[in-house]
Amino acid sequence: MEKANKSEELFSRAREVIPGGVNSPVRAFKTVESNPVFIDRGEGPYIYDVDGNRYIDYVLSWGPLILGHAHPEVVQNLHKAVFKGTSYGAPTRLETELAEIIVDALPAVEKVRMVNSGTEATMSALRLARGYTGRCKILKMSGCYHGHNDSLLIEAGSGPATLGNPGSPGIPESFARETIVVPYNDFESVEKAFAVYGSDIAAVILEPVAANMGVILPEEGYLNFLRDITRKEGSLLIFDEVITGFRVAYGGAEELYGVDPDLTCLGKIIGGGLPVGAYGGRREIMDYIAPDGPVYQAGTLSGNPLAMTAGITTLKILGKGNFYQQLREKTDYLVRGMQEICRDKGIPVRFNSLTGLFSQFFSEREVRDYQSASQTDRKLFIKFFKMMLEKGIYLAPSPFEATFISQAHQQKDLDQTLEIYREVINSL
Ligand code: KE4
Repeated sequence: MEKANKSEELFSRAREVIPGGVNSPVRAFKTVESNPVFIDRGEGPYIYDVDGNRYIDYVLSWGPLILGHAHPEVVQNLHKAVFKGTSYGAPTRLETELAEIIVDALPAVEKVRMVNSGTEATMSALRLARGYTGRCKILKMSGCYHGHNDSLLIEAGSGPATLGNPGSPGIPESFARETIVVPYNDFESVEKAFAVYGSDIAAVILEPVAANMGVILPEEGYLNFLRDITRKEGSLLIFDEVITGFRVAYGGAEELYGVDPDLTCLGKIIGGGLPVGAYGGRREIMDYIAPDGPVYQAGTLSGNPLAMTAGITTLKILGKGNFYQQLREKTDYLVRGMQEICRDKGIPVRFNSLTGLFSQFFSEREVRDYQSASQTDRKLFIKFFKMMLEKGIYLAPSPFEATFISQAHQQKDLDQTLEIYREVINSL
């Protein structure tokens, strides 16, 4: 990085009026003992900070920008849409169009409700599950992150894990008591939880591919096991596909693993970079939502025309040709290259990867849950992160996040990344 004085200036100004100087904690770079760079613009796979430094971006706004920054078609369609106004608080054709694309892509989703964030999506899905089943308890997996609603900010991944406070003050004990937490990929603990609380568990919610303790794949049969036990016990199975939806496959993890949840939460990619979340599922469950059903959920800007336009444009591009095969090839190329470099240097590292996302763990052991993810060498990660940033590679400032790839990343970007990666690994 040439210089960072404008970022430094903006950061101290921001800290005067915004908690921590950021509008989402992980952006503060706290855990990597650095100050954040302030971004001026993005273009394709690149972001440019206010000091004019260019980075190859592997955060991509934490997943939404699967097409890269400022995709021409998204920009063009937004430009046209904005002249018609920005929000009406009334139904539009656009909302139905995006809902139809989602319903068409996800066989387990017959109806879908738009909201404005992943947090709203999971919060609403939980309330629906509790209302539909008449039960109170929720079962979640430690290390999964589902946004910051009270019932789920317990042993959560992503920011809470990064900052080392897997819960948060402000969540009443009475709320926390309704959430049962078990390790990811652990079959027995789920069986035990149902043995004790079965008839009171409204839902099991998980990331079908975890991406908030780093990327962790479900073990063989794990998702099917959860599908079977929830069906047997009369609980709902909720897949939080806010990250994996339209990323690991056009139909998300549920398509990839062939498991149909009762409810699916979406976000990020379906908004094409604008604020959109959604939750959907079987008709008889979704019809329980107001105004037709008794479970209330609402939102002033839900389904707003600009966000719908960006989402529709994005998903239409994803649905064409061999988009996911190309994304898979790019991901595999980068991961294989990194593995080779670490092997040459003799650095113990593990990679978990799928189409469009991966994580590397400075660890000798397989990483299959939050406990093993937490063992990875954090000091080494911080050194690695700082050197990569210095050399123009923008990674998530936490070992508990995923590395994302977009359609905009070209061969030259991947090769440049590997060149820099080799320099950094060789100097660790
Ligand atoms: P939002 O409320 O941040 O839109 O979505 C919450 C959420 C729900 N479910 C999953 C699987 C998620 O990953 C997220 C949010 N992801 C984090 C990063 N892993 C957002 C980054 C941030 O908190 O700033």
